[in-house]
Amino acid sequence: MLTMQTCSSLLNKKAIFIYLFLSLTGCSEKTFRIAPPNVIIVLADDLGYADLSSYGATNYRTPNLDKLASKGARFTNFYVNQPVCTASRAALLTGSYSNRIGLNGALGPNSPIGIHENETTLGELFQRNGYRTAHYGKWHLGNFPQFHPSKHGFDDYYGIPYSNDMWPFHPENPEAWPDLPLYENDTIVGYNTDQTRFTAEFTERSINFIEESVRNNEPFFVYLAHPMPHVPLFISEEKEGTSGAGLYGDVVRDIDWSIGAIATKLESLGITENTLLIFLSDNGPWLSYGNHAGSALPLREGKHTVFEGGVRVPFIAHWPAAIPSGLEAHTPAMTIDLFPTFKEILNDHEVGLPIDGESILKLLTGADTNAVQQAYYFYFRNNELQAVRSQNWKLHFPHSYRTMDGQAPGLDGIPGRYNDDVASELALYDLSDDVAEQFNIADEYPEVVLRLSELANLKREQLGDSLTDTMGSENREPGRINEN
Ligand SMILES: [Ca+2]
Repeated sequence: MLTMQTCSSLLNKKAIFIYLFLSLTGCSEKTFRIAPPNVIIVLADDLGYADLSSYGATNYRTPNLDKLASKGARFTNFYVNQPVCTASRAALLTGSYSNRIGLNGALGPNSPIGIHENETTLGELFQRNGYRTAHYGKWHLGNFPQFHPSKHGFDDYYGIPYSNDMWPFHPENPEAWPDLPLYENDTIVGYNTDQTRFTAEFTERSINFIEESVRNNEPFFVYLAHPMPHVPLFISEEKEGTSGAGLYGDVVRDIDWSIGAIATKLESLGITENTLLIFLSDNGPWLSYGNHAGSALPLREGKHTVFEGGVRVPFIAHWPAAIPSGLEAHTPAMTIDLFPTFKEILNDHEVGLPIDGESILKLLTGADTNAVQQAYYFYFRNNELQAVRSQNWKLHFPHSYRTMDGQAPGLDGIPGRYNDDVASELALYDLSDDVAEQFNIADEYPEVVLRLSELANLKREQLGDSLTDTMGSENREPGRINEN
């Protein structure tokens, strides 16, 4: 499938050209051509940066994910835009900071908003390029019919419309939640269904879809968004105890099994070489759940904060036709960059609404290690620009956050109580030396504070910032149910 060509080669329509800089000094640029791959994105929910053995977990193993990482690319500075479900998924699927498209936080069952019909999702991008598309698992971009996956680019859907704890068995406020529906496309096929089967069922659906696509000789895009290991945790009886590290370990092992089952199927179908299989998490661990939460250590904090533990996630990409085995990428990148990366891979030049991502194809293939974006911006809560990262620097603007430091931990599915409203001052951290964000060196590097503050001001002009009462000029509205 892979043919080396010289610079002078001309592209044919559906090929991608990846420029290999073989020498830093000469003009020995060469290209190689690869047919657009099948694409599978497996997204875990609330899985921490340190929850895979290839990312630091020591109390259990994740052999299938580790193998994928060792034979593909392992990113160590990969970010989600926001440390919470809906916002994170909105950015992954559209290439926009979620506040650009009017989505923040985690939408509840009765939320009147969802993804706007004018936005383009990955599903729609792949569909318009001739792919069959499917989404299995957790959607969370709106619960009313106009927001469903079938209306936003997915030919097949089976899953839950929002989080698996938004149901009448919630440990704190069960009365707040209606029965949790399970959808097959636009039809509800059950309520409060057996969550011990979720990981297996969504994996089986994915595998069936892959087989069907191969039978039909059609390229495919599968977006498999496991609701686990978001609480409440569930594991099937036959897999209970397999990690030797309690229920949380078992549940992560089950996700590792899912990756293994998919990789094995790709192998047996003979399509491993040109299938891009990506694994990542939507945000960091939900630390108030104690032994039912993951870990991001040594990163600071977790979900619902913009410290590294909330927004830095494992990111593994396996694509033998284009990604060299064992690639380690330490350059910052973010979920918003995936949409333009796929556009480049697909040679898709359709112009849509403005988005924030940039293609990271060269990072992904090891052709270059330079950052594609000057900075990444971390918004949270109601459009608060809380932090910005550029190169090795991260600047936090004064904001409040919550922590479990000094609090009694949660236990067995019952959460502990956060200390809410802790003040974070203006703080500069050098992540190359202080990945745990412990030493505020803002006073020592005023020029860096100034540079990052100026970058932040440019983003505030675009997307606003409620911490500084700045209105953005480019924010778009979400979809609303009363529009139609
Ligand atoms: Ca999540």
